[in-house]
Amino acid sequence: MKLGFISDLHLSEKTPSTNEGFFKFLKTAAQEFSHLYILGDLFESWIGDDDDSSFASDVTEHIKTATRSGLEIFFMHGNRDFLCGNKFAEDANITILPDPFFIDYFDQKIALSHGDDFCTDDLKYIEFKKEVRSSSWQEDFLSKPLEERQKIASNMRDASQSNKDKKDLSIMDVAANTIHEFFIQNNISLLIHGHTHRPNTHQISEPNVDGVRIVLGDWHDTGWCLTLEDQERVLEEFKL
Ligand code: LP5
Ligand code: MN
Repeated sequence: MKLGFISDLHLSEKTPSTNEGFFKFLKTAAQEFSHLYILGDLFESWIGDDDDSSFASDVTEHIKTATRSGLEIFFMHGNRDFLCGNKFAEDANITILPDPFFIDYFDQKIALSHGDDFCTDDLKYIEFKKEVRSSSWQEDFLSKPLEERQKIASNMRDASQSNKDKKDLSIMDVAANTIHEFFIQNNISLLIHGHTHRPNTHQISEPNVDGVRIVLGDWHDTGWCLTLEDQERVLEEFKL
């Protein structure tokens, strides 16, 4: 049993070489891994399962092909692709997981998350998330024509970028007290997440918490993957 964890690939029509790198990664993963967990932001943006672009169907097909050779693929929503729905999951032959999701591995309880929920100092983002995750907002958005949705998503990407330029870097990272509480409340020894694009392994030794937090990296010219095999844990960056 070998488990792989990736996140923040941000695939789009504009990233052909990263897309190809992911397809190659999937081929290797299908041979080497039993389970692959994609912890959000697989896509730069997902505007609905009715997206009829060749890019969307190409990625979906490659994922499905990997699952056909026995690899189980799990997907968790990120802040860019929270609109991936049941049709996408069926077409790609994957299982969508809630955030957070817990797995038992040997004697460890491991938590998986996209990671944005730990950024509790970013109050504007929390407010934004509440709005766009409400079913009323989603029903309204998904009822708009594809082209209009594309435009809204692209405007929102620009707005997000200029908002981030004004935000202090520290508020866009996880909040230490939120992580501390999360470890205690869920009695976990390992937390794996993405979102912040700050790949690292953090040892946490605090009152009542003795654990590890692993942050996955984002994909561009290189990719990042955490693998768990028996008791061995490797977080590595590789050329795409
Ligand atoms: O994504 P990234 O890395 O740039 O920044 C994130 C947070 N931003 C977002 C927004 C997404 O990037 C937008 C793209 C979504 C594509 C999905 C398409 C379908 C839905 C279309 C959505 C309208 O998640 C950013 C965080 C950062 O991570 C670090 O954690 O800071 O948060 C923001 O930029 C949010 C702003 O601070 C607040 C925005 C105020 C706008 C309020 C409008 C209310 C809702 C109306 C929706 C049109
Ligand atoms: Mn994210």
